[in-house]
Amino acid sequence: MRTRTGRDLLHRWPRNPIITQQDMPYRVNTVFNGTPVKLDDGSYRMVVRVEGQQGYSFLALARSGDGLHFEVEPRPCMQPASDGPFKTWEEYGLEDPRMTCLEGTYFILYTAVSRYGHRIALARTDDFHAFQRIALISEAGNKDGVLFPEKIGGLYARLDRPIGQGIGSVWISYSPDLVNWGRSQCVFGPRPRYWDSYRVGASATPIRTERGWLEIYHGVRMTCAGPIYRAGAVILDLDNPAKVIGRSLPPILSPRTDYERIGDIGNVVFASGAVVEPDGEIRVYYGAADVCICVATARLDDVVALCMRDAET
Ligand code: BMA
Repeated sequence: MRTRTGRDLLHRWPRNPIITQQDMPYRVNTVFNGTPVKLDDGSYRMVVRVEGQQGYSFLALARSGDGLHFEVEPRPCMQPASDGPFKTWEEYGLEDPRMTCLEGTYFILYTAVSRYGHRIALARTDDFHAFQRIALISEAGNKDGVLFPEKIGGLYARLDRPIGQGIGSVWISYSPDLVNWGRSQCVFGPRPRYWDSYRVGASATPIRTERGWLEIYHGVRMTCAGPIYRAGAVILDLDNPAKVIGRSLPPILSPRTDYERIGDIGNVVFASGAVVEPDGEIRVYYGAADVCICVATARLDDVVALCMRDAET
């Protein structure tokens, strides 16, 4: 499915976008920022962010046999909680899910939005029918949580994006039980002068490679016309992922097409998950202009090589 469009390392699928508002089985404003997994039977599931016509977001499940053609379930899979301990924190919606298969369970970290700000929340599903909330796992002011697919040093690990002193950097935290988190430290931040000079945030579930954990992240540059969201890549040490081994100097995907340039928020490619295929292709799923879901691919080795090349310059 490789097609060269533009000059980015990632190649867009020529039939992008793969899910739009018109593919939804009910009326919505937009559908974007979907997080995919590939199951053992070779089929795909993607939890997507849907912005309803009321204006707040919720989550829906899409299914696919090939990772390119998706069908969205007739009803949302997670709506803002109407009672219980999550109600206060989801009053303004559920945003930007990231899914990780860990010890046979699918865990979803999502952003719970309330009048008090953003918090990271954790939910799980075993069968993609029932979705159970587990806990709110950050205080307000944090988002972009992604869970590592295995324990590191005997502990669960996650990346997230607190904002301190107005600076949005990627941090790591550890947990013995997925609910209580600590040992937090900063992993990498924005780079002055670069395309990711304003903010960075974790995007995809980290992928184990021989060189380290590959993390696809989003980087933002602020301009006088507003922000530009691009995708980048970084390699983290396998045993100590707080240590950056390599980081791409250029982005691996930038907004160039009409569907990335024009939308509710223009000039946005917002990666939110990736699948590595048996032939070594990485498929990166991303929201475009906050209105639709797209996919772009590369050789996994090429993405890793870019990070390592730039580590050596
Ligand atoms: C981020 C998140 C994403 C969104 C992106 C671009 O802060 O809110 O959901 O896609 O901005 O607008």
